[in-house]
Amino acid sequence: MRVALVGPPLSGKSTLFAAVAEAGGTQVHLDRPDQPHLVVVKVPDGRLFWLEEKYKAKKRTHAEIELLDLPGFDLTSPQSRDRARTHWPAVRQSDMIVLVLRQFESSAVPAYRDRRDIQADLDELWAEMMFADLEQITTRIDKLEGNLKKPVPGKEREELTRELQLQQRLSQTLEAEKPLTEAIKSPAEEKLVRAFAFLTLKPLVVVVNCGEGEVPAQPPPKVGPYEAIFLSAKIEEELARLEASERAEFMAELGIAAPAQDRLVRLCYHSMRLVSFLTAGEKEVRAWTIPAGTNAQLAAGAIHTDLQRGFIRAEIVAYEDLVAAGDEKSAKAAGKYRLEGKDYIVKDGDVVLFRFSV
Ligand SMILES: Nc1nc2c(ncn2[C@@H]2O[C@H](COP(=O)(O)OP(=O)(O)OP(=O)(O)O)[C@@H](O)[C@H]2O)c(=O)[nH]1
Ligand SMILES: [Mg+2]
Repeated sequence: MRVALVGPPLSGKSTLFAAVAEAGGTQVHLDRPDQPHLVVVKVPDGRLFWLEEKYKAKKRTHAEIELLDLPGFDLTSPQSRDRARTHWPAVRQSDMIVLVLRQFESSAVPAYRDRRDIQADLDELWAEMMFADLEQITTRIDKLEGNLKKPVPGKEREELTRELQLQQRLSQTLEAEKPLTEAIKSPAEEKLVRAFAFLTLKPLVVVVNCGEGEVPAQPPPKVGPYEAIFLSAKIEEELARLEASERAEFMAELGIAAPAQDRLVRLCYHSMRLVSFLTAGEKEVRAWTIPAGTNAQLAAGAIHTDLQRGFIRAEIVAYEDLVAAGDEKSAKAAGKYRLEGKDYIVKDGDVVLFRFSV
């Protein structure tokens, strides 16, 4: 999964990016603010540490996400806007968007458009994303109309006409400032639309970058319709540089319950409706990411296609039950292990052993 950090100039995207990367032990070099940066981040999962110790595992493998830090979207001049727009393709190739909005005040860092207004910044970027989608749709409509002017066989003509009607509907929907989902009427249309990777259809969450000591104790869960977290990227970056023991102390002092890395990843998982199941053994303990609602057979496919193809049953214990029992043997004795068939919906924190034959 790839997550794109998007926002107005100097909102703190790269600072947040560095905080998350450094918390995971990766040093980043951000000497080219006009270039995108990419880092692979381990998904924090405390359960893996417990399993690692219990099973005396040789290896611990976390789930991973890719974080893409993009230059600020400066829409104040035609030139800067053209430059900003060259980054939309990279956002289209990402699975979701994290909008980093600036709340902090600083005389050293000029404020975008001389304002401190997260709603205005959000609205401006949203309008720009709608515009980019609309432009893509218009280009497609022109192409389809051009093709329909040529002699094409009946079946192909039918398909082109059907897509043209859909694209025209999408265009009208955006022009009416309505979400594209309203224009989609069937699974076939949804599939077609998905191929275009429209920006306004991507899951989107907000990070409000607050000043030091200005992170609200009881932040609202949303900004507009979007799930949001409030943090100070600068503090988080300083925390990420500390040794683990010092970090805990400072976090307690500052009233920070969880580091930015944990909160951001959790927010993204939630927004994308992803869950993790776990596998544990002497060789390796590992977390696997699947969409919520995935059945056991498809979940097996996340590990290997052979496991999916030759799926027989899944032996499952909930992580919490395993911890409560103390170990595998006691959990089995307490009847906490279940044998589930292919239609069982795998839950977050299920510790799974797949039985298969190929
Ligand atoms: N006071 C304060 N300064 C911050 C905070 N977050 C970032 N900054 C400063 O703001 C400046 C810009 O931060 P960046 O993280 O580079 O912002 P950006 O969004 O990546 O900027 P562009 O990529 O150029 O759009 C830097 O000097 C940071 O140190 C914060 O929470 N408080
Ligand atoms: Mg930056």
